[in-house]
Amino acid sequence: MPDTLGYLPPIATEHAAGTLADQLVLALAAAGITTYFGVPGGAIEPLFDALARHARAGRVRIVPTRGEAAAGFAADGYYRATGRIAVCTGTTGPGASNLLTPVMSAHADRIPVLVLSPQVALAKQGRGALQESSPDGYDLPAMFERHLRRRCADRYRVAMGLSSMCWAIGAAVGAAVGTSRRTICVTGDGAWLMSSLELTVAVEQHLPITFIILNDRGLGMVRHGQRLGGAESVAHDIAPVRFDRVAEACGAAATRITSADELGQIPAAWLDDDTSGPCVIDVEIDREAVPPMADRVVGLATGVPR
Ligand SMILES: Cc1ncc(C[n+]2csc(CCOP(=O)(O)OP(=O)(O)O)c2C)c(N)n1
Ligand SMILES: [Mg+2]
Repeated sequence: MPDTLGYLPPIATEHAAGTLADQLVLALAAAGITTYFGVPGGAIEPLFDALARHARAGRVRIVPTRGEAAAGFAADGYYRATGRIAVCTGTTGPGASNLLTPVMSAHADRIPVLVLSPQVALAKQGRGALQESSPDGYDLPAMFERHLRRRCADRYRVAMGLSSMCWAIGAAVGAAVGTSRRTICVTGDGAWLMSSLELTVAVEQHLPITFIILNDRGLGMVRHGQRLGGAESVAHDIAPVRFDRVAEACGAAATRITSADELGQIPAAWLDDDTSGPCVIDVEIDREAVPPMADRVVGLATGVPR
């Protein structure tokens, strides 16, 4: 077994001595780096796939955080408390940019953290692949075109360019500030957990926003992506949270929907009244229902290019 980081075993092709990610995890473990904080999904999935195997064998510990920034700060705090280096990780694009702040913070305080950040497949670089974070991915004409397309969509808006979790939450705040019109934000529970305390801003500013949480108690895109790609099932479950109660504690109106017939209990004003403040509708959805995942998203989630 290698015992220093300087020694990296030869790169294996698929599944012979494990994947490249397996070898990376083993090499890091041999160097005493065994704790991983991070958010799965997208291009980092091959690492989580390997981590699942090594966690099962008791070699590593995975702590899925609610956001990448928290993963970075966790690795920082882990080092300060133990003197041992931990890994923080996330996907390309929005995952990598969310890691920037903790990395800069650790750097400023000279705290070592190991950041594992993936990149989209070389063959796809510069071609506007989903969540690519190489400079070519952001070329201006493409951004301009996206901008135009977004402006054309009148009431329904998505940010497919980077597909960052939490965009809808912040964007709803901005839209409601800008229009004073009731704005409906449809978000996943994972994204809600990453950024939901922005709800307190909506309360303070008395913004007419209805946050609808599609609550499948997990990172559904990751869960189904892993299944569809035949990968390990890892790091996608989220312990149940009563989002209605959290919202009420923040001063917002809230309700929880657990079956189709309860939909009728949503006050009509919550969907069109411009004068009342924010409300939260926590909708329990079928966690087994496969979302309409486009081929390229499945490819990203599994690390298998399509
Ligand atoms: C900031 C950021 N981190 C990670 C990802 C990768 N990713 C894409 S979808 C997803 C799961 C989202 O979970 P949730 O918000 O609950 O929505 P669901 O897929 O369950 O509908 C993740 C982690 C991302 N898009 N953005
Ligand atoms: Mg979810």
